[in-house]
Amino acid sequence: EANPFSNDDSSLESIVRRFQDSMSSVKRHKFWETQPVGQFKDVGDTSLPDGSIELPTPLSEVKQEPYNLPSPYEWTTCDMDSEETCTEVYILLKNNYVEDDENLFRFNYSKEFLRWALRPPGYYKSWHIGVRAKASKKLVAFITGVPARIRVRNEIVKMAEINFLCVHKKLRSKRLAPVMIKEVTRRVHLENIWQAAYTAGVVLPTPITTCQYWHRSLNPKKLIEVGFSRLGARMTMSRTIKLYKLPDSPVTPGFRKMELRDVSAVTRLLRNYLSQFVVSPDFDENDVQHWLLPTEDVVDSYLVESPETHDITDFCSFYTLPSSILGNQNYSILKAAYSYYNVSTKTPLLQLMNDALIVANRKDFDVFNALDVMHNESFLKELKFGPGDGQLHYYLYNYRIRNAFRPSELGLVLL
Ligand code: MYA
Repeated sequence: EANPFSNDDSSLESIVRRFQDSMSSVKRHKFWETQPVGQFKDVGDTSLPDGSIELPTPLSEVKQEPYNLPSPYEWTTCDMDSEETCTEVYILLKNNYVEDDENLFRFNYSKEFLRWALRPPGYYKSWHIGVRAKASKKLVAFITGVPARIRVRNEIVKMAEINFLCVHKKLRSKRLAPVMIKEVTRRVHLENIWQAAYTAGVVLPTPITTCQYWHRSLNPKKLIEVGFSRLGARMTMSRTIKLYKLPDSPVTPGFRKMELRDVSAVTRLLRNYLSQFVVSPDFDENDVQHWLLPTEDVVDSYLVESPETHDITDFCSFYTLPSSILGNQNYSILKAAYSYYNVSTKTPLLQLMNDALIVANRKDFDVFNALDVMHNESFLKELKFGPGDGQLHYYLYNYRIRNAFRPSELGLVLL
């Protein structure tokens, strides 16, 4: 017979569920709930296996036609070899890509950087996806993938690294992003690749790890003037400038720029170092040549060559990613270096990174940024990095890692 006190709404289970539903960590993700990613409801479920969530389907069963866009828009494949297309992408991102929480800065990836980031060994043009307004042909949205081999524990998995998802400010909140993500997924599947890696500042189901940015002032006066940092308590400008002052040149004997002839030694050093992390790229010599050989104003790499044995014992690198400064009278660009891959076997990491700061400072960067990934925590505080606000979450698509891990166990830096 009916018991008025045992209906759904008063059962303990339903009270718990409604409580959980009211918490932000289980807020509804109408799109992401349909995707093969770790779901919030499964957190802590030890019965689910690590690895692929969905099996590959035969290529003949992959949808052959693009997904439908709202009728004013059309798909375009962006040819990054074309100066004209590259400029359109550059402008879309310059005006509409990622901003900080206070909307003071916006990433300003250079054209050279975009060409580097989007044309690694084995890249697919079809994964550089734009959306245009049919009437004006104006580029209004963008998403990209590049291929990578990513090692997860003992398994090497072919993946797409997804980046540069951007919808024009005037077209936000119209559910365009899910269509773009489905379309890039379809094009990745057509190449018989079934997993992906990506990062985002927003919380989605479900991060494999959550990282924090740290910032090392190189030009504190400018950083304070533009609102990037604040004068510390009981600090004057001149004491602050003195605090962050760096020597003119690196201190480690044998510290020099990486050259083409170093590719095989650097590959060996890096592969050996990265093997200790839970997730890292599986770089071969071609990858190292592309991703780490210095490219002017894009990526800088230095190494230590032993003056006695000529062995390559240590390596450090950073990439160049300026931000536009929004609405400042005196400055329009913040020049930032981002720590990339660093390996120390002989020179203490602290000393190696101090030399990286010295060369970045000489190259006129305003700030040197680093995530708390790999062994970075061992030098951040001592080298006067300060913690930033905002976090960067790392994700895998169609690959479950039951237990999130610490950022120091992550060996992957995405651009
Ligand atoms: S991260 C950088 C992202 N870009 C920016 O932050 C630039 C400024 N913002 C924008 O341009 C827009 O706000 C974007 C969203 C385009 C981000 N990653 O269209 P909507 C979900 C994934 O109404 P909009 C990067 O590039 C959101 O939770 N999903 O929203 C890596 C909601 O879904 P749900 C995101 O604001 C990208 C839905 O979209 C993100 O107009 C990796 C709302 O859509 C985000 N950053 O547009 C992409 N932001 O209801 C995934 C919002 O479920 C790749 N959303 O919560 C997955 C792997 C694919 C390949 C698989 C191969 C096998």
